[in-house]
Amino acid sequence: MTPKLKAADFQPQLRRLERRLFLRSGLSLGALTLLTGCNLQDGDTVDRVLWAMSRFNDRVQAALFNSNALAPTYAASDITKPYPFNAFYGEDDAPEIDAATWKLDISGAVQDRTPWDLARLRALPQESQITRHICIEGWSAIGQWSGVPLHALLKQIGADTRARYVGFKCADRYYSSIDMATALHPQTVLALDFLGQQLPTEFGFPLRLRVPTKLGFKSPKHIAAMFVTNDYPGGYWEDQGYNWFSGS
Ligand SMILES: Nc1nc2c(c(=O)[nH]1)N[C@H]1C(S)=C(S)[C@@H](COP(=O)(O)O)O[C@H]1N2
Ligand SMILES: [Mo]
Repeated sequence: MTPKLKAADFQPQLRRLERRLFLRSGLSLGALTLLTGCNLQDGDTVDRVLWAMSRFNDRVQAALFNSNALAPTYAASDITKPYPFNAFYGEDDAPEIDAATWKLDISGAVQDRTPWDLARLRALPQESQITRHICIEGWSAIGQWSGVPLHALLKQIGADTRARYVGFKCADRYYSSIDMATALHPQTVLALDFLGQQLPTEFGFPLRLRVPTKLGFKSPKHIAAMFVTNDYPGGYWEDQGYNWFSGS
């Protein structure tokens, strides 16, 4: 996060912000003040403005999101080897989960809250994709994930698809959420397999989301619970200032 600064210190940053805002949306800083409720003249920190702007961007980006546009797909020969691990902890600390007792908890605006075990998830139609995972930290990698298209599971449980968000909670205390349009996107998959084998521990066993239309931190691993809601659920990185929409 940006440390707290005196007005003079953040003038260049403010000018960059204004330029970006104008180029993207034709808005002035005055309009930003109206839209976000941050008044820079009153000494609001750049941090707070960037935060508000990110939430504002979420709304603009959601309106522009084309739910039919597909992320690029690749050939098997393009798959990155070895495939990189990432989490907010080291690889050795990835949670060990017992496949026999694991269940996906379901809650929120759905008709059927029965938890799902792995056998039942595997009995649903499966979809395979070779797509690029793009991490905000500056690397990307191509992998192959297969599993249940999220729209198919949402249909099975009678989810209210007019609700705004689908949220996920993970076994390692990670959490994230996506908008309903992205949840229903044909390439958004609850992956059970990586490279044609059950997900290895470090890559999200037993269930992870794969959202090739979004940055990597929007693809939670080791999912324990899923919920459908109108209340903004945020996320582990989102709540630390990363842009929530984060389209790739
Ligand atoms: N449960 C959980 N999911 C997570 C994370 C995490 O720390 N915990 N990190 C995210 C980030 S920032 C990235 S880039 C990808 C990394 O996935 P990979 O290990 O399969 O490359 O997982 C995402 N999902
Ligand atoms: Mo990431």
